[in-house]
Amino acid sequence: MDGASVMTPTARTKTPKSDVYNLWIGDSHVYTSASYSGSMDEVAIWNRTLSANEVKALYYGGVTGGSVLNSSLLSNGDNWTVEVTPCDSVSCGTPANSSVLSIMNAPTQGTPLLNSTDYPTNRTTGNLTAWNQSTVQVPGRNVTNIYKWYKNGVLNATMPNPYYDVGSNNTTQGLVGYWPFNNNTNDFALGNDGTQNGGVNCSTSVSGKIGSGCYFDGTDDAIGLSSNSVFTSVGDFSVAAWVRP
Ligand SMILES: [Ca+2]
Ligand SMILES: [Ca+2]
Repeated sequence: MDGASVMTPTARTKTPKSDVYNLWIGDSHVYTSASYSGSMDEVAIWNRTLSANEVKALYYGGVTGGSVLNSSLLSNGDNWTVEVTPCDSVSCGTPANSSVLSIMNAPTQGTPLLNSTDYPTNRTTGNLTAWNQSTVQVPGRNVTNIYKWYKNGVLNATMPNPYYDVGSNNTTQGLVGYWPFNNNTNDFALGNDGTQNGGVNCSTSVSGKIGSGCYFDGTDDAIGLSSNSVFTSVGDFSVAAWVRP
């Protein structure tokens, strides 16, 4: 029912009863007062047992009206196409495929703005402020903006940057862990997310240096990381963090 198995009936063989029609839709040969009350649509019969996946596909193929796919089937990074076949009661035309539609798997943004607090003269007495624009997050995944500052084209100030330092941009610089601690303990580098122990507080109420941070009570608070070769088999290494005891 609704695309999912709810029971497994035993197989039965029925011989069509002799009548004006061999089969009725919406009524019974056998039972009186068994007329179906309600609407019905898309009746079909196969001469074999459909698989569970075929039943499920038929359910989702109709539940939102055929030309609409229900969003519950979408996952981040999916590539979807649709094949359309025009049919009438006599014959079908040739199927044709749409182009590929990719489901969002990374945040997007517009062009950021850069201002001086000494606008419009921009003297050295002003700070510079970056304003991200129109950022759209992947549902359920918070965005941390990574800022890199260039003076005359040369990098002057930065944050750990998974896009460049891990290799999304194929410029691997050896970053194997980055926990921004912005209301969670997720690892933005390689996905080695931390587990909060002892009541460590990583909520937005804990002031950090960039966004929020985590507060450790000095008794039993800790963030656990599962054993991983990226932490245990390194030779030279570097660690960076903002700390305020
Ligand atoms: Ca504690
Ligand atoms: Ca933070």
